[in-house]
Amino acid sequence: MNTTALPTVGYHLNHPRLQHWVQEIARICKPDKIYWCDGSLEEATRLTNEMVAAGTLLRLNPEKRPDSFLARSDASDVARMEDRTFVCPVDKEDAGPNNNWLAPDKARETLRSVFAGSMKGRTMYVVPFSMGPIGSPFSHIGVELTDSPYVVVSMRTMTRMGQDVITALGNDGDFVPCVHSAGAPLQPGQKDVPWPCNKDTKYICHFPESREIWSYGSGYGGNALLGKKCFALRIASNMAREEGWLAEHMLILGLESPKGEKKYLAAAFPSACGKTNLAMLIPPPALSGWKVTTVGDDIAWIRPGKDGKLYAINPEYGYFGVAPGTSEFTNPNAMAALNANCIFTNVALTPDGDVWWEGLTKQPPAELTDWEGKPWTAGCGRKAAHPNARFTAPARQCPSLDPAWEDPAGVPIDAFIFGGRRSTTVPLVVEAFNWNHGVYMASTMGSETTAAAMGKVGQIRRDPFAMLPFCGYHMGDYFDHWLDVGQKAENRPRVFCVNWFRTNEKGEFLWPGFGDNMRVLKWIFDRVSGQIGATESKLGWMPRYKDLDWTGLESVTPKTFEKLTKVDAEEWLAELELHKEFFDTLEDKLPEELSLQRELFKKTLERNETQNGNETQR
Ligand code: TSX
Ligand code: MN
Repeated sequence: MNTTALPTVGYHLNHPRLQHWVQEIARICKPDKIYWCDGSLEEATRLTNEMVAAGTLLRLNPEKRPDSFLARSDASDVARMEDRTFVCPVDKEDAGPNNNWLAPDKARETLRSVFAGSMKGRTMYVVPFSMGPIGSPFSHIGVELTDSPYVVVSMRTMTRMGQDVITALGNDGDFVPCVHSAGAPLQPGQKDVPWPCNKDTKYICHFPESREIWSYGSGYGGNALLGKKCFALRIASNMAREEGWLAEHMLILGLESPKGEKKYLAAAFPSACGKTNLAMLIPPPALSGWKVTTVGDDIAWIRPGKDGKLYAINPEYGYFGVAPGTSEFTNPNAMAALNANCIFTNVALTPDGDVWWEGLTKQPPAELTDWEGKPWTAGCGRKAAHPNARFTAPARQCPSLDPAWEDPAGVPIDAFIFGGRRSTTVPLVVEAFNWNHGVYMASTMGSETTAAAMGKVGQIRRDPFAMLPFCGYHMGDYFDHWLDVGQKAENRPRVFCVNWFRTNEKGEFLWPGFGDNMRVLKWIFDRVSGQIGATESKLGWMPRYKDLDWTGLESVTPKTFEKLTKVDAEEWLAELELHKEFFDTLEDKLPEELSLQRELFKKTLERNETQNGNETQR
């Protein structure tokens, strides 16, 4: 052990607080070396070369996938660990029932002991990063200390990383300290493994009051790339609540009409709803002239502007997307973004050194190497890629990237969309009557479970605002904050709910989805511009058949449309009981406004009147 080892740093450093903190963490973790990242291509090339030599990365065929790599994680380290994720405010109340809580003193004690010597035999990398364009008033800086070079190169793709961030920090700029260790120290002479992690002990801890993140034992995704879920959602949601803005689990897309009018939408969906696909949607040929552009696919930081509108940035710099299911059919823009400069984790390898995953092609290749490095043949009964296999791709490689995606002032949001995966009950699209009604809808959204791993198939899991695993404080306080932000914003966005996943009696999807979702987005665009009618249902404003553009689509008949938009009072009364069940878990922190919204909704449903009454040209 040698904590006095001179740090390697190739640029001028004069930030005493940062330098002291780095030394303090080094004293605890005892790395062999400290290396300050500059974010350059040369640095990334050196690190990937070292990882190829060490067996952590495999270089893909440069002719098919230049400067791209495959990483295979430890088989036990393949996803975010929600039961090992903790939020540690002084008061347990502040974490809420939606978070695991540890008392900060207890958590610190535990972390001190697990991090003690955890980087022995390794290099501690100092990774300065900015969430958001450097210098934007929306942006925040973090510094991640990690003993994983895989994390370093992934952070370089996912965030603005390196020397420019140090420059932006100046002598005493604020940063969120993030400490990460795989928890696999090396004894002298001990041979390393391709994917170090700690099989027994994992902690992903957040301190909302001191704004710190400590992650131990996992090298995977959201557990280790601390800018994303840990910082941009859990810590940022706390900052946002204090400062009057929103840190949301939302994609941001631009919509351009054939006349060249532009609107921006932000949309929240739980997992397995195709968020990245929607963010990069290509409209069907019949609606050519309409254009969808991508600002972000996962996270939105949203602030009220002086004009009373809400403005949003994507704090990220790349996409960390689920690979399985991504294809030329589901997302051609993502496929184009994956052509070079990518890291693939836990996908399958083809004999010619390219990648493959379930859903990429209709027919799988005859032979592959699976995500665990084992030989795989078509029809062997096993999946070739892990279901949570990921790609890490630079945002700049996405063909649909919005020209304003790095605008430091953000883009003005005209509508929020909340989605879920529901085979019944929830219609294709509905517009909330007003802001508070929209907050009610978002607070009660949910998805039916699809994978057996997530519990019983077909059960509804509430995932309010798609934020349940990511809100860094009490969900009841979060709802209150949303009500508040909307009341204060004079030109607040309109609120819509969508569901692409309603099925018929045979279990077949009623809606073609994907590019045809443009028809729903167009209706939303027209609603926001005040250019199209709707009918008032008990749920909210809904399109009539004639309100959607059906050119070039035969499969959805007026009869199918009726099934897609039917609001069944009996189903909804049962649904309201489930809303109550969820609200009850929030106890005294549920805003009264939301229980009033529920009661009003219930009364409306119990009234016996025809569903589609008042038409409007509003
Ligand atoms: O991403 C999806 N979207 C949003 C696209 C912009 N998916 C995939 C979800 C898993 C991540 C969808 N799946 C969508 C959708 O709108 N809709 C469906 C259901 C569906 C699946 C397949 C077909 C139609 C609907 N049709 C064919 O496979 C030909
Ligand atoms: Mn996400």
